[in-house]
Amino acid sequence: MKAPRGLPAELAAVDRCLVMGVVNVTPDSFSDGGDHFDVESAVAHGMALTREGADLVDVGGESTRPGAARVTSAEEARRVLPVVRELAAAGLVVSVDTMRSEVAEAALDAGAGLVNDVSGGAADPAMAKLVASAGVPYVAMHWRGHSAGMDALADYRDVVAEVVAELQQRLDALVAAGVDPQTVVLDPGLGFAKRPEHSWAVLARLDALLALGRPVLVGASRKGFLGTLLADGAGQPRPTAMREDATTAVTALAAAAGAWAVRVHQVAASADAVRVAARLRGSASPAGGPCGVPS
Ligand code: PMM
Repeated sequence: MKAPRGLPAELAAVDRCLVMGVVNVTPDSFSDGGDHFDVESAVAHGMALTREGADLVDVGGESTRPGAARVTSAEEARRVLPVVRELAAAGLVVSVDTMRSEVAEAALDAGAGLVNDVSGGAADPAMAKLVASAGVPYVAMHWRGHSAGMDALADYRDVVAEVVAELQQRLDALVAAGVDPQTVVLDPGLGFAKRPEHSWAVLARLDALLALGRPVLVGASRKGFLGTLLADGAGQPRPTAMREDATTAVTALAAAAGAWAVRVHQVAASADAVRVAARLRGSASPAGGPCGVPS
């Protein structure tokens, strides 16, 4: 099994796909914006996700839904830091979902153990240096530009080849800036500068991402490509709250394909699904690792 370097030992030893629970401290995220916008309810939500089986929680303070405007760094820090501090003090493994090195640095000081950067270091040139010196696991997602304009960037001739090549370029840039490649987790960025057919294409080829030699995180939870698939007879996308069963199906399939972790809003069903996938992988290939890059 392949886990990124720097992961707490209790998680590095887990022999299956991990479940990352989402704690969005935002008023405007696409599926749960405003649900946990004060510290108390965000902390309670993180604790509840952990009781449901989350292996780690991902705390974010800036919505990345298509078209979203940016918040200031100060506002982002104000939202996430108290939540990170309390959840880390309670013993949870906390990841901070941010594109800003100053927010990431403050969150690491507050007890976060991972950095999840949807821009893979492209939004803030100082991020690579921070991650290099901190030595923590770093999720680098495939990203082509900020949310306000990303739909216009969903232009591909061969989406799988281009996502793989662009992630390889990001990885090379991070390593050139001093980041230990063993700390890096890659993420295809489902729904980010991708139309539904693009998200399905990359999801169908996780093996091509895993061939880059790094663990892969998949964030499909409640996303628009699931809503489009499950549209009603009039072509109306399935509402976000009713995409949970499809999210669980993706969790099972991604885990069976060797994903290192899935990032989900509701944890319980995915926590079961990753165990089913691990059992299946163990039975299909007793000599191989149940999770990580193909053995
Ligand atoms: N998706 C969202 C936010 N952060 N991070 C990673 N690594 N991968 C993702 O796919 C991802 C992410 C958007 O979902 P949200 O607004 O519900 O958090």
